[in-house]
Amino acid sequence: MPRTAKKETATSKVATAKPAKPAAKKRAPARKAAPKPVFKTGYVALVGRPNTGKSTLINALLGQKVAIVSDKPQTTRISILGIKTTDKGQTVFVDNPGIHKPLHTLNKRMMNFVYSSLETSDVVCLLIDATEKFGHGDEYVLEILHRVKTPVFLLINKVDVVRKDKVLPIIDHYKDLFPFREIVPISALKGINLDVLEKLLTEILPLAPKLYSDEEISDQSERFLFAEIIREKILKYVTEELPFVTAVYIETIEKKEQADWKKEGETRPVTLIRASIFVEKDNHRKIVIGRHGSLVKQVGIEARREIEEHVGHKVYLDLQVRVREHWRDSEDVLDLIEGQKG
Ligand SMILES: Nc1nc2c(ncn2[C@@H]2O[C@H](COP(=O)(O)OP(=O)(O)OP(=O)(O)O)[C@@H](O)[C@H]2O)c(=O)[nH]1
Ligand SMILES: [Mg+2]
Repeated sequence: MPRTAKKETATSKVATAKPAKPAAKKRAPARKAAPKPVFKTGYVALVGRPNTGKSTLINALLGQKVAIVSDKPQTTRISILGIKTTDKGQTVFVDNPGIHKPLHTLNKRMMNFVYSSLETSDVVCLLIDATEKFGHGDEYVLEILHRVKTPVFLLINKVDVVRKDKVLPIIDHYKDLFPFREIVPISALKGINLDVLEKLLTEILPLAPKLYSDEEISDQSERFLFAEIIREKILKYVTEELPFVTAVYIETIEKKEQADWKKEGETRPVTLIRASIFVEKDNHRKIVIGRHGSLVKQVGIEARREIEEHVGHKVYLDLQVRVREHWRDSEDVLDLIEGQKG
């Protein structure tokens, strides 16, 4: 039976004192050994249909942005780690592409990320969107999860925008379809129930030492992050097939010192980034450029500001929109884009 919430159980399985042997001679009373700290470490795969809020959730859990978010489906294309280290453990969240039936080589690769994350994780969190009706896409997801041996949590996301009485029927429906270990209604956007979720996850993770150093937050390179930031701004402004046919490749990143016109004789750091936006056809290119270059210009302004916040100094961003026919089926272009992750 799945539980919708569970009280925190005592973590006192370790460090129980051994029965004392009779003492040979009288000694000062032994000091009670301090309980050994319990350290839980493991991988938590975030999976679900596109747009269910996996990337929003990983950012909320980490308290900072590691993954881009958009209201268009299939935003995440490559799995990203979000590493959370506390004095109690290290939870490595894995943000995955949305589960869908793949048509292009790009989509097959996206699904391969999901499969390998399902295989290597200690816990799987299936996110569903509480505002969406159950459909074929959800059946497809459950079919895939039935092959998984690891415990699966059901996270009913976006409960901030549904009436409370709508959640119970969703729980009833899902618990008959799959033996979920836990069912937790959450809002990744508003942070509802995330503390409950984290407690439940920590309980189930194995006792193990850290896998990553305390400073590591993610496994992605700065270069990949910049490409993703640019893509996020494009996704904000394009519709229809454009989100699916757009990719960003960072050609060069150059960091240098520039004369500081505010302080005579001094220099300041600047980063120069040249990036290509790939689309599949010339009419896509025209849309992304926009009237008199207005769309790509706006994308450039917003992406540059966010990258500047990240690096902490001035950034010059040069964006070129290029046609790469059928790039979604070109292993070479896909290797190039994936290779940026480092
Ligand atoms: N109201 C509400 N919206 C949410 C919540 N979580 C995510 N969203 C919105 O849902 C949309 C999709 O969010 P993402 O985090 O990009 O979803 P995803 O599952 O990573 O999507 P893919 O990468 O395409 O698989 C965005 O518009 C988010 O703002 C939530 O808890 N409440
Ligand atoms: Mg995502």
